[in-house]
Amino acid sequence: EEFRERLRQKQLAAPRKPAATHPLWPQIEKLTMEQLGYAQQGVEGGVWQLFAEEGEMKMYRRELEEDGLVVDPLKAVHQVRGATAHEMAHHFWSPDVRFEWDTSIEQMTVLDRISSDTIIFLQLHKRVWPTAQRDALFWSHVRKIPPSHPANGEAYDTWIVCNQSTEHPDDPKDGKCVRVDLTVCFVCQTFIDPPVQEGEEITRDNLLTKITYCSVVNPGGWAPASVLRAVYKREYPKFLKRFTQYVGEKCESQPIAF
Ligand code: 6CM
Repeated sequence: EEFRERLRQKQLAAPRKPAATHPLWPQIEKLTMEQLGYAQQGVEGGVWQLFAEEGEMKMYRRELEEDGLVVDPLKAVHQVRGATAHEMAHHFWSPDVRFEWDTSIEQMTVLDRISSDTIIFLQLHKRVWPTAQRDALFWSHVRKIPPSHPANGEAYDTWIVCNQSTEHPDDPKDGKCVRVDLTVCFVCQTFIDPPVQEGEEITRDNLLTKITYCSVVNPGGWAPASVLRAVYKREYPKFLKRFTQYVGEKCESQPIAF
């Protein structure tokens, strides 16, 4: 309780400094741009193995083990209509709506607000039998990437959310869980499709958003490979389907946020 109250006071008093002045900033900047490049690479070349497909959604993984632990990199692509990249990224990043779509979490605490676009989260995940419960402490950064060559056919805009494990002085470190190590990126691009005539209003029917989701999660401690792979195979498609449906429905009746 005391811990929570201290945290609350700290959050209330937290100055909204630009992230650029924070010691984590060089890492955030570097990883975000690296992850953007990584997400934009295709899945051709034979290293990626398709493991789930439904409509426009395709999920690939690369089987990889480190010190006997499954760390399979995952890459998913999807296309959805009716919501913008900004709307998708905002809902993926915002702590206010996380429980509406992420069914893998049991608890979520905002440990720190570094700036208006960067938050440090502590999340307790649901236990996967027969392994110990996992938690994750990570920074989460959202940004808009300006178009480099604004030309025909190029995306109207691009947004990225990047999540990366970190450390924090307010980490309660109660040792009840095994800490996972994660690198996640969620990249979206809006296309105006079908295109509109000059002067014509863009409606939600003209919005097509292409999504790429990449993750590498090290479970941090013992977990049988077969159990982990089975959970991922079931949970990742469930997550992306549920998330995109949720944002679509939530935005339907609202003005378009570019
Ligand atoms: O990317 C996702 N969610 C973000 C916001 O919560 C964030 C979280 C990443 C968590 C990475 C997985 C940790 C492993 C925990 C064990 C799995 C629990 C599944 C239990 C279900 C009964 O980047 C979406 C994450 C979707 C995970 C499947």
